[in-house]
Amino acid sequence: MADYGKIGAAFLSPISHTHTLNNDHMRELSNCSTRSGSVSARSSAYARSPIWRLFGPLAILILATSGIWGFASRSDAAPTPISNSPDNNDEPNLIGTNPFPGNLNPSVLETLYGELNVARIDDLQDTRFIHTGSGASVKAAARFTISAAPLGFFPNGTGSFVPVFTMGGNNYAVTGGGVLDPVDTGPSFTLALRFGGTLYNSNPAANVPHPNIIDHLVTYQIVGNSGHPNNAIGAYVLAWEVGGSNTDNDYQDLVYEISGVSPVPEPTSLLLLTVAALLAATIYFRQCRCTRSTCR
Ligand SMILES: [Ca+2]
Ligand SMILES: [Ca+2]
Ligand SMILES: [Ca+2]
Repeated sequence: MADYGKIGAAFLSPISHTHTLNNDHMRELSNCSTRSGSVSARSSAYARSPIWRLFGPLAILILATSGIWGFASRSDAAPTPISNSPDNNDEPNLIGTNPFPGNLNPSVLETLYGELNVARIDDLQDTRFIHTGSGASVKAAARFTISAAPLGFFPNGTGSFVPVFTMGGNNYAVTGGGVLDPVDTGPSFTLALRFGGTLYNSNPAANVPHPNIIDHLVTYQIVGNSGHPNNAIGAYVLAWEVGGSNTDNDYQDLVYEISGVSPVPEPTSLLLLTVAALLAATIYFRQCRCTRSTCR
């Protein structure tokens, strides 16, 4: 009789549940091992296990739904924290009221779009971007740091940095913009800033960690236009933190508005769960076929 191994034998082996194999069982196992060769006797025996029959579909369902849950629950993850702009340079917050005397108020998001008109994107979802049309455009929105930096992308999230444009001006008096062509970016891409010789990637895993922070981008979607009739509803606001060891986590150093794209999470986790569910389903249904009177 086949050796099911020591670990898990009590759970998977039909012997542990039926205790004996009668002649019909043996004939069927023999058929399975000698016909088409696609399903072994051991597979048939697994499939005949009442526990496998009961929990096999349940396991597949759990794997499949956990993939969906994992994708959906990303919106519930903790967002990257944003600090008040520090008590120097008189800068405004990205969002919320700055408490320090002399710093500008209201916030950058309130000034540009109205805080009630924007919705935070979870920081597990703004790592990568896909096109929602034939092309995407990006433009400067604000700068509250000592110098500008080229904004660009990594095609398909890999390879070499491709700069798109460098914003001019500072504070709210900024200029510049550019186009992101799917031919250049690939179907999905990561965004990046090259500031002071350092590349800051929208995917934190692609950044070189330093003591203060590894996620340099927070993203908001424009969802309304109350008090701001020119808001481009559906577009996204990209708010970057730069500065290396001088990082202050105020995330309004370089701010852009991008349209024609949608943020997406890195596909690794979802892909693995989907593959696991498909594999489990394949094994289960192949084994079920062999529990019938003939093996196919
Ligand atoms: Ca982020
Ligand atoms: Ca900063
Ligand atoms: Ca700043």
